[in-house]
Amino acid sequence: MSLTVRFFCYGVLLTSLTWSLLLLLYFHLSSSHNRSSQPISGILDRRGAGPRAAPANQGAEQSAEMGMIFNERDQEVRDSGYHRHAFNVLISNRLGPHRPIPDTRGPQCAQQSFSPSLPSASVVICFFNEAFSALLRTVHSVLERTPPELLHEIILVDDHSELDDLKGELQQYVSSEPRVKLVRNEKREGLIRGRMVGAQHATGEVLVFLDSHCEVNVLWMEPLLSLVSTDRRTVVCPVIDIISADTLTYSPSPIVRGGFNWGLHFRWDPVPPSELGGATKPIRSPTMAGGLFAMDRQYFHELGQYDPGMDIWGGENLELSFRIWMCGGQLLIAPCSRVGHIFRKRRPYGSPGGTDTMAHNSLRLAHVWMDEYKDQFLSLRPDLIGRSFGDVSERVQLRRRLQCRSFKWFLQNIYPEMFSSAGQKKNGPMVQQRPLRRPRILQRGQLKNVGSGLCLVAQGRTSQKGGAVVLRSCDPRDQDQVWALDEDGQLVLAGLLCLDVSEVRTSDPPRLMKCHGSGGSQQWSLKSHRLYQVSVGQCLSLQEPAGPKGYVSVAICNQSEAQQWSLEV
Ligand code: UD2
Ligand code: MN
Repeated sequence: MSLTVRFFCYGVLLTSLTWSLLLLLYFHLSSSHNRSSQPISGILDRRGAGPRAAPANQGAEQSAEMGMIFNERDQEVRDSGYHRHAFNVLISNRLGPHRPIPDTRGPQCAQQSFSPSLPSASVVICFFNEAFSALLRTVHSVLERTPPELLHEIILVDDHSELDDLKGELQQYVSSEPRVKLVRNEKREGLIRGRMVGAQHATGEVLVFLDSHCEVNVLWMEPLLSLVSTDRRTVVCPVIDIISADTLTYSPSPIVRGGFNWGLHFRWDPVPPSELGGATKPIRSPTMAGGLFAMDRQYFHELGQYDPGMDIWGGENLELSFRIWMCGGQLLIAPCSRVGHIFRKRRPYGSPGGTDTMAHNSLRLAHVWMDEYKDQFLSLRPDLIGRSFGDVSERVQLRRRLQCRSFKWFLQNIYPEMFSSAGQKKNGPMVQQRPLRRPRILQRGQLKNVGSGLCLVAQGRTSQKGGAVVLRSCDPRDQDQVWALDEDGQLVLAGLLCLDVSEVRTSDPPRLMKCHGSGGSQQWSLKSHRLYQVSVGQCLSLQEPAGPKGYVSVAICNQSEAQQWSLEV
């Protein structure tokens, strides 16, 4: 072969090799950054804790079996994790500090462009006894998904945590990462004074606050900084996506905005059509959920930071929201900025004195900001009338100094829904505001245990909430033996109730409960004849002989016939 021909052949070979590599890389990247194509459908959370999860399997790139228990050690990590942190720490630990999450932004968001000279941010994360793996994933997501020139620093404020790994290991981690600073409170201050400590140490132009169990999504920071830099009296929240406390699955939130009720509980409201300006346009929000927002640092100080008389948890979000609107600022939600947050079913910590800090903080905010409307709150909480709430004179002075408007103005102009919509006067838990999406049924039939040849049925009436399940001989004509497995992993008996397990007392037998539609305790996966309970990490198993706790239970998954089930007609 002549030299030229040989060079030509090598050339062709090299070029095609390069192309194949590039193509491979492209497919790899586009599959790992796969945008969740599912429609955003969600309902508003009843407790007002967060926009409620779209189906738990949505955007799931992580295996349903991530929480599988293999041994006692796993069980211990999972159970003590629920106890200490109120979420599945076994899965959190297994996910580690990095993981891909679905890009949950609307398709138009990709077309947004930003000024090349945005201000830089100090990200402030205050934590108390946080699960180390969740804290680390929060920090890493910020480091990895924020352009370096926009990230001035991350300030971690340890609110006097008691857990060992938050002392030694965290210290070690921080000394290896120059952009992360750690400040420790000498005593427990609560998240409100804790954030003020963080802000005191910050030197970036914009403060961005996050909870310690978040994961920021692609291009999360740019929309926030861009809006703050256009008008420094604009405070901006991202859309808070949902990370399931039981499965750690990341799923999109519907676009909703912040409101409140006369009990001074935060709640999510639908966006009124007049406020919807297009998929990328910011939405004005009467209030914020509290944990996640960006604010010009100087403006944070000018506006009076937070009320330092507020303790531990609660109420500061409404106080800041009222203050922003009433004193000349505005509060927006940037629909293209998405940050996931682990929404828990309970708060795993108390306050040092054991007092209800939410009531104390709400009293303070009502007396400073709500004028005659504080009576609306007090009439719902007569138990609080006459209760001391400390000295608020400095906050009253601040309001005077900033020449803020009246609460009536705020209601009339920023939150007119407070007067118009029905059911507004209700205190406490919210009623569902949108209908539940009906999940698609994947499989239907009798649930037969292969080992015994018997079928799983309700012990008493099929419609009895809280009822146990037992095994009886199969009767194909009996409609009360028909189970449906739907796309959310729910096992619904006779179209009525869902098979549910206790996430805290996993040794309790499964029961029939009202279907709640948010995965976790009602999420099952049927694979190779095993019925795996996603949040407990164990499999449905026949108890032989039937024990004091019933006929079936969940147990560490194995290959035995006691754990083999078939779902067929
Ligand atoms: C929501 C907010 C939260 C806060 C709260 C009302 C979101 C996503 N979260 O409750 O930020 O505004 O409403 O007060 O909007 N922490 C401390 N010291 C304490 C207690 C808590 O540092 O004494 C930390 C905690 O580790 C966490 C953050 O404060 O990082 C918020 O606490 P949370 O996650 O229990 O509050 P959450 O999300 O229920
Ligand atoms: Mn939180």
